[in-house]
Amino acid sequence: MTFVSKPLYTSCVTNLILDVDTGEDDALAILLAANLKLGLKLVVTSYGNSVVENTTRNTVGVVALTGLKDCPVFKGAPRPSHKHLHFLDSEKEWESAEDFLGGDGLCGIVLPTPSSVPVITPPESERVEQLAELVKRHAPIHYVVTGPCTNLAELCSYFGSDIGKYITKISLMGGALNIAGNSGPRDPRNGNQFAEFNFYCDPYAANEVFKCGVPVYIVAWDTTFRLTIPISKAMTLKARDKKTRFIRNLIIRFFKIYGLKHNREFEFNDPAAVWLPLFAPAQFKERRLEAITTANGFGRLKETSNGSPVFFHSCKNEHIQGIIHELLEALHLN
Ligand SMILES: [Ca+2]
Repeated sequence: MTFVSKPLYTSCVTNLILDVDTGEDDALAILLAANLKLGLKLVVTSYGNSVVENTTRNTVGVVALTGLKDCPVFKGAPRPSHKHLHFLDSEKEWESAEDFLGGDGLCGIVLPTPSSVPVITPPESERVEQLAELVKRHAPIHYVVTGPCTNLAELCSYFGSDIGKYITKISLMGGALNIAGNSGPRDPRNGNQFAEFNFYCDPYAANEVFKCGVPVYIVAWDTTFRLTIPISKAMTLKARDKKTRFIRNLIIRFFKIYGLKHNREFEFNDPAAVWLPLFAPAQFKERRLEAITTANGFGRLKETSNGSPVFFHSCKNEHIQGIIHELLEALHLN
């Protein structure tokens, strides 16, 4: 593949923390990080695709599948940083995500949650401090968020201007800038949804992260809505072992409970947010962005001269099949 530059990534440079709302494609992001030996030290959970109790249980099951030793799961934020439209209506939103993801976020697949994976469930009053201590312990950290940004925004607030001592790179899956989104209110003029789900959950948190001073790499819905495979491709995926059988089952189950009914292909949103900033950094361009927190367009990304400088992924359609190929390779499915 010549379409991307592939710098040699050495896990000794930084350790990786994943912040997830597992969630089918969060599961793929965790497995991809483990396969690529990216130095995954901790997986933090969040509300999002389901309530945090469910996303934590799912995450423990997926971390157990990776076979990683010493990679605890930390039960994170149960709700957004601010009360807002989504939060007030959150149970309905979770129900709608449940329609998409099968009730528990994993298309109805129940994974064993063995005691070999340590689970940290801090009291709410100590949650941020305990997470900050773990970040310090594993610094320098590349922190990747594939759910709402709430946990990371809390860390930004906790560390203040010192955050760069501990977190040296941030990658986010989220946002819709130049295309219609997949969440939130619809534009009455054309019926399109304004926002992407992760940033819609907590756009306030996204803005806190954008301005924290650490380089932020955004893989938005503008890219990932194109990173899809149809069921015909899913049926050809190789499943050689426990991990790849799980992924294949997950993708097939997605088509059975949602994709075929709604004419949707399987999206590789979250694994792209792990892979692209590391292996295709040349495809990111600096933009000044903010997430909209006013009612009109709530959760949508906007380019503005007052926005924070971030690195935003954009690529031509001709690159898309190559990226999908690389993701399938990294997941050992080709
Ligand atoms: Ca997710």
